[in-house]
Amino acid sequence: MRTWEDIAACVKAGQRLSAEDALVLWQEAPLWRLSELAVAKKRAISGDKVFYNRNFHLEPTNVCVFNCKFCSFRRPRGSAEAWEWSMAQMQELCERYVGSGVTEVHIVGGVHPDHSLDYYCSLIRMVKSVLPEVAIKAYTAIELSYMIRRAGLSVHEGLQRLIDAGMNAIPGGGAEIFDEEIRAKICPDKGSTQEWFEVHRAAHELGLKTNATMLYGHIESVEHRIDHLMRLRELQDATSGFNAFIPLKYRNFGNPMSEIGEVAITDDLRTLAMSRLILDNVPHIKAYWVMYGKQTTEMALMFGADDIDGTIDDSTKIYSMAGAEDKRPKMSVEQMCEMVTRAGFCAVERDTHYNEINNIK
Ligand code: V47
Repeated sequence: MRTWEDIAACVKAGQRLSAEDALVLWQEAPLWRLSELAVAKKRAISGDKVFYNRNFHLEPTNVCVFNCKFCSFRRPRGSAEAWEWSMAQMQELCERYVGSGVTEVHIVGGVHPDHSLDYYCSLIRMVKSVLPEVAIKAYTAIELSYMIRRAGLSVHEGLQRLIDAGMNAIPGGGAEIFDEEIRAKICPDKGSTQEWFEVHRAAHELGLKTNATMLYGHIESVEHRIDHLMRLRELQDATSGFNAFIPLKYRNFGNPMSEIGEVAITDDLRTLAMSRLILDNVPHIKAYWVMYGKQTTEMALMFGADDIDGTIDDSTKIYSMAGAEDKRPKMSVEQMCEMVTRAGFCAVERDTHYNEINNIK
């Protein structure tokens, strides 16, 4: 077996990590060395830039047909804490952003039992009618698979309808952990790993860019994380359709897995760095500030992340309900630029497709 020093030297020379070598590096290399390697990889792709965007989320409902054990967001229908926004309410919300400079709306929610594919297309059309300039990054692969199957269409046909309605990209959610045994324990009734890949592959074939996530820090092992990253790398080799990878730290407040606790910040940083090193074909690694909190996000930039997500404007509840520090997550452009500058990088506004937006102030 090779030592971590040998493996680090190979990574530095541009060699691709095997699963075996990744495990040695992950478990044995000192954290500072992973920082050095991951930042070098990040700098080869995005130089000193760290990206942010101006965005908000639409979460139409927290009613969900699935019952994932890590989820703090879902409520049963009829519960006092369940919500189902009407189209008029969501339109009013979008109208608040007219002229605000927002470039992306991220739509994600529970998999509602009654919403049809037509409903999801109408929601996209409504957003586009109010905010014609924004890109719509909408619906996780699990929501998509469910709504498309319910409509009796093939994945390609269903996605094409949504694209025709104005969908521009797909977020990375619903990936959780791909290992089938762990998935069966943390989200037994949820759409499968195979379904997640089927949707992303089809999206890439239709020219749609997508993101990918990994929910880590619960009952999975490092081997499971490596397996997850390897499966993503394989699809990316075939399609080049992933824009960004987002490791999502399991937050333990208010869900049926709460007794598990949360992993240490060193685990977060190691996971970020190893994601950057294993996913040598994915251009962007996102440190989602809403989930990590602002302080860990600042550190994340020293471990290979080149994106912090966006302004959010207090529009998402998934993470505040799961115990994240910011109960009303919101950052101004100035705050994001200050965070990136403090970490020694250069803040650059981007759109959904990572085109740079030059704001001459
Ligand atoms: O799939 C749910 C995760 C995801 C918890 O693509 C939890 O740009 C931790 O995918 N602890 C949805 N994580 C959010 C998501 C996302 C977020 C930001 C940006 C993008 C993007 C995508 O949230 C779910 C699940 O993995 N999640 N509950 C929890 N307790």
